[in-house]
Amino acid sequence: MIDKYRDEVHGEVLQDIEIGEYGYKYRRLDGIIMPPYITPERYKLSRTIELRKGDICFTSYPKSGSTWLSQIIILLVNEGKTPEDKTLRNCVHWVASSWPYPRSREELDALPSPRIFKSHMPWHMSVGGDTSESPCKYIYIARNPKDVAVSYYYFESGKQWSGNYNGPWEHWLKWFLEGNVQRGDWFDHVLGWWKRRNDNNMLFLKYEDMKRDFENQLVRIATFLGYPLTEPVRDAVRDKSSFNYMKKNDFSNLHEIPELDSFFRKGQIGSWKDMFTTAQNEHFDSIYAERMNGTGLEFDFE
Ligand code: PPS
Repeated sequence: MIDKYRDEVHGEVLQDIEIGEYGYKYRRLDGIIMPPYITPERYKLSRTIELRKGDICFTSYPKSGSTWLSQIIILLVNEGKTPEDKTLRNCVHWVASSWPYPRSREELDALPSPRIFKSHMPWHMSVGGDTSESPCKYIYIARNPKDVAVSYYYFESGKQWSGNYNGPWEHWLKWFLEGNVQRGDWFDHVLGWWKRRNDNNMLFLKYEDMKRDFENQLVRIATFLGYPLTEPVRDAVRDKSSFNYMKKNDFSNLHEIPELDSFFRKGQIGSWKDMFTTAQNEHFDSIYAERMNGTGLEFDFE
């Protein structure tokens, strides 16, 4: 079992931790609100880590399907198998984070390729520095922001790392739209990566496409990464990355992190409908229309 998150241990420096409404806890890095376990020193390490050809970095705004994507990547690079005596979370390296699996530069340098890096950073704060000068490949996964907001609300409520945030849904939604939640403004985050979508070392995915059109999205991922998608590998990846498989299987269900016992919540498109009032939905839609106008990026909400 992984020790529970504690500021005294995992916050590393405590002076810059702020507490907002309803106890919401965070620190700012480069002006962006971050969880306390994303520490200044580790962030610096993540920016300066030397990436290699063959390394794979996957990134998302929180609650957008990045754990699902990481399972797919792990399976692809291991011919459809999950490594024995390991779990999903210790197969990926989250350099900016002190918890739950901290990594040192020495450890990372000693690891063989391909190394798989997780990140929830906006593009300008991404792991390894400027992605356009990096030898590795980046995959970004985005999800419709209504489902993200709901998933994130359940994830952050009552957690140590968010100061046991106990605000009501309407407060969370307001803060989400104002960019006051950890990792900042959803629109800036997603659009910052969207702008890079045509770079040679970049693949931009959408959660909803993965749900609706898994086989073709898997071909895109395998082709981009340069891993062969034989029929047995394709079948193994499809089966072992399904929501139900990941939720039950000890490799992927994050059972070693007690705080994440309800991580596999719904895994659906459209669960926002259980939370949004009509007025909240109309307000959200007007902001969404304004912020997304002219970007060419669209999402399915149901
Ligand atoms: S985190 O904590 O930010 O890294 O979360 P992240 O992994 O990015 O996103 C969590 C949401 O993804 C859902 N999920 C899945 N959906 C479909 N298929 C699979 N295999 C899968 N695995 C995880 C997870 O349930 C969270 O969404 P919600 O809506 O809360 O269920």
